[in-house]
Formats: sequence, structure tokens, C-alpha cells
Amino acid sequence: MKQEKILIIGACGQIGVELTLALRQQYSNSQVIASDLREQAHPLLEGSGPYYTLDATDIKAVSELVRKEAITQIYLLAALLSATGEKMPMKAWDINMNSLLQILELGVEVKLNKIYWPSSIAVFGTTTPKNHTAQKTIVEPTTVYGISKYAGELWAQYYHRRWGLDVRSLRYPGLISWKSAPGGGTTDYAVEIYHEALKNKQYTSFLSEDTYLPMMYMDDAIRGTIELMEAPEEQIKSRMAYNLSAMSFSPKEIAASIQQHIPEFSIDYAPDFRQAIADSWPSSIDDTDARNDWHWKHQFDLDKMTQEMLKNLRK
Ligand code: VAH
Repeated sequence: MKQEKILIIGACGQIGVELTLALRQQYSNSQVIASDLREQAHPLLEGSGPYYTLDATDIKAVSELVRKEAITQIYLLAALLSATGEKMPMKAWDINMNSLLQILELGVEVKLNKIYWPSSIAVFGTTTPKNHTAQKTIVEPTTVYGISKYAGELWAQYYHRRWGLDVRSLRYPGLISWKSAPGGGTTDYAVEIYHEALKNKQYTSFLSEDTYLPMMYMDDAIRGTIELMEAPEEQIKSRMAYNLSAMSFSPKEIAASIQQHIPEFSIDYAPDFRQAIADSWPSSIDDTDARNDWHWKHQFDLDKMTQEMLKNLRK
């Protein structure tokens, strides 16, 4: 069996950094090639493995690299997230969509073994039932980011059905991590709050106190991604992205969790344009299909995550 060679596009992003490091544990450093737009020293551990500067939308450069390195799998993580996407809709559509379409085509052309492409609970909109949102339900995204993610899911399903391309995807909730900074997300308050709690013992939340959103600690998301990608093909019953869930909480609740460690921590609320985005998303997600099909199980709840975040950010 030909040795797997994995190309991660968008390796310097919030998910990319951790997925690169995790896959280099799973395989070997030389089998996992990281790439991103950034030139200089990237947040990846120096010398942890091969790195290229690469623009996800430059299919000529992507195709040359895939052929040169005999790539067998691509993880396409490059994207503009929900809040940034609303500031530059056409750029978000171009980056999120055209990169995927070109790489799906390339995947058929060079017969890639697998492609991973992240979706999001942002595919759901105001018409979707908000609680325990099902895998199959009303899906009418209201942000450019959500529109691009749902369109991408449909294209991935099409390339699997038409050409057998093994594309797999997850609808991530808000992801919380300490190794790498998030960028441009509506759920990013849940990362900022830990930094501010340690630095200033105070945080002003851009979402109102009772804004419940589906969330997940990055270690769970990374493990879930690799478990999905390593699952035998016959277990993958959905070629739309799988709902994936761990917990839901509000700014008020995460503040209370932090106050168990930093009693003097205080929070106040100044909702901005991101409130409307958050209000369009589900409060909780039903991920029964992921649990039944490929045995997904989350491990971190809010208090366990808070413990991990504060412990690691204090280092
Ligand atoms: C965002 N972190 O806020 C992303 C995520 C569900 C939210 O897709 O845009």
C-alpha cells in the first residue's frame, strides 16, 4: 500500500496548527506537509516537519505541490469565518468555495485517497429548529460563511456520488483552543475570555449573557476529525458533513466556570454585529449519527475545558 502523504492547506489557522501536530504524531513528520499563506515563522513548532507557502486558491501551485510530493490526502482548512465573511462577502465566497471546487477536481484527476473539508453549525439558520438540531433538518444559512459551507457540503457529496471521491466533513461547533489563536469567528469570545481573565481579570463579551451556542474543546475536535478520517469507508453513511457536538454554554456560564478558578474575574456585555450571527445559529446539536456511524464521543465538558485552558495559558 502506497505510503500516505498528507497536505494540510491552511495549517497556520486555529484548527490547522493542532491538526498538523496531531497528524505528525499519527504518521511521521515527513508524511505531513503543512502549508499556509504566511511566509515567516509559523505557529507550528519549528522544525516539526515540511512547510510550504501556498495560496489555497492558486490551483496551479496546489497541483504542482500535490504532484511533486505525491500527496495522497488533502486537508483543506483555509477559510474566512463567519464574522470576517460578513465584512467581505465576495472574498469569503472565493476563498471558501473556489479553493474547494478546484481541489475536488484535482482530487479526481490525481486520484487522492481522501479529502477532509470542515463545515460548521453555521450552515443552520433562523428557520432551523434551535434545540438539539438534527443531522437532517431545515438548512437555510444566513451568513456568507454558512452559505459557502453548505454549498461545499453539497459539492463534496456530488463528487463522492459522481466520481467516488472519498471526501469527509464535520459541522464543527465553536472551537476553543490555547495553542493557536482563532480568527474572525463569532464564537471566538469563548477563547478571548480566558486570555482576558488571566491578563485583566475582566472581559467585555460581544455576545449577550444568555447566548447559548454549541461549543467544543479543540482536543475533542482534533480527535474527532482523525477518527472520522481513519474510519473504514463503509462506516461513513453521510457524505454531507456530520453534526458534531460536545456541549453548549452561554457567556454567563463560561464566566462562572472561570470564576471557580479566578474569583475576582468579572464580565460585562456589549453585544455587537456578531450577536445577530449567533442568534441565527442553533443552541444545541444532535450528533447521534456521528456517535452511531463511527463511534464519536466527546470527552471535555465546560469545567474540564476551563481547567485545561487556564492551566496551559498560565504556562
Ligand atoms: C465561527 N468559529 O465563529 C466559527 C464556527 C460555529 C462557529 O464556524 O465562525
